[in-house]
Amino acid sequence: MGVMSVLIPKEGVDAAPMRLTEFGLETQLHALDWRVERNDKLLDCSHLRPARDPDAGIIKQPRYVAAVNQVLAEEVRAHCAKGELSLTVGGDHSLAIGSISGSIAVYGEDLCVVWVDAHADINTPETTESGNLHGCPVAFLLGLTRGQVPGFDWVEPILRKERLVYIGLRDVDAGEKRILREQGIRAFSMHEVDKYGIGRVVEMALDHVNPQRNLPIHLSFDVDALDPSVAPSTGTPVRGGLTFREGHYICEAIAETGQLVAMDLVEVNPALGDAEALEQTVKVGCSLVRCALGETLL
Ligand code: HAR
Ligand code: MN
Ligand code: MN
Ligand code: MN
Repeated sequence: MGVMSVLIPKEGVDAAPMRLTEFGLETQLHALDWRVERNDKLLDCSHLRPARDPDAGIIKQPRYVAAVNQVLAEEVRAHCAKGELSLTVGGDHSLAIGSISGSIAVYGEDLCVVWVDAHADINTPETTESGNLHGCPVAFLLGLTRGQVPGFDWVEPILRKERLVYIGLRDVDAGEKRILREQGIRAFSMHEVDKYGIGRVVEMALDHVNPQRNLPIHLSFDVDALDPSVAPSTGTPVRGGLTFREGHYICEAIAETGQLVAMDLVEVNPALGDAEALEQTVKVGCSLVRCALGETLL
């Protein structure tokens, strides 16, 4: 078995990939019999930062984020094309524009995306109130932003909304709710997790995107989906999140399908919280990856 991990730093969250590595993520994966080929090409992205990158309307650093994602997309594509599982350790969630562009370039319209997050990250340049691209990746992938942001013309928006499902939502902007409704995108918020339990929610989520359990899955896991008591070192914590076990259950259930082809682990921010909070967050991040890669399968 081979796994490729692309490490992507971005301001604030830039120390996270190294922290996970220092904590032993690679060694832990070796222990699970994965051959790990680390790809450090984007560990330092500064050479990709354009000299001039004025805001595009409200959108911040459009060309820089676009350039990093374009390189990432090609790296993930090349690894997926070799049949390797691609793990991208972030970095913020804007990196999913690149990582999912890369996996979908190989797996095409069959690719299912399970997006685990407190947030829907589906803002368009019209709806975003922050101008932060980590709040927008899904809109790019679905083609809701076409041509509007400089630098992103290379994105082929071929993710089908029927192949996208959310778990863990609880902080969704008004404009995003409208998009989810208009597009008919299936989302399981914390309300559904409380109502049905995580087992039933994951079953329903997979039934929606992957009823026969025979399609490739890209798991995009934002640590802020977890409750801040479980993963405190993150930029936009929201109360009332997934418990430690609920987060791990999602990863285990996806491992069980045998269809995981790519995973993102994003929004760990070592700059936030004290040393203990950071260790806790890094530990849980490593543990989620191990579970998605089969640690708890017997
Ligand atoms: N919806 C808000 C925005 O667009 C907040 C996005 C929160 N950031 C994330 N993404 N961590 O999951 O800015
Ligand atoms: Mn996110
Ligand atoms: Mn989030
Ligand atoms: Mn963020």
